[in-house]
Amino acid sequence: LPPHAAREDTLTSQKTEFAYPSMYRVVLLNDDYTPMDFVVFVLEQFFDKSPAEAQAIMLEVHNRGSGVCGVFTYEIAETKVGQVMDLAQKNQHPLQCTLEKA
Ligand code: NFA
Repeated sequence: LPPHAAREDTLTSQKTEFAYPSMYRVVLLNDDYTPMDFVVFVLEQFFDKSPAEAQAIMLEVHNRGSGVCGVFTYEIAETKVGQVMDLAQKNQHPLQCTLEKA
C-alpha cells in the first residue's frame, strides 16, 4: 500500500477491502453438424485466436468433446457466450457455448 492509503485507513478506522473477481471459462461443446470452419471463425473472431490456435482448439473440441476458448470475468464471459450463440443460431448451427467457474 502507498503510505497515504495506509494513513487514510488509520484515520477512518476502515479496512481497504477488495477481492479479485471470480474467473469463468468459456467452453465450446462438440456436435455432429457445425462445420469445422465455422468453429475456427468463431475462435478467431470472438476470442482473438490466431488461425493455428483456433484450429487446435476446434480439433480439441471435435476430438475430446469440449474445449476452453478463454477465461474471463463473468460479464465478459457471458457476453462472449451470447455472441457465439447468436452467430450460431443466425447460421442455423447447433453449436453450444457455455460458462463454467474456473
Ligand atoms: N464435430 C463437428 C464436425 O465434424 C465440428 C465441430 C468442432 C463442431 C467443434 C463443434 C465444435 N463437423
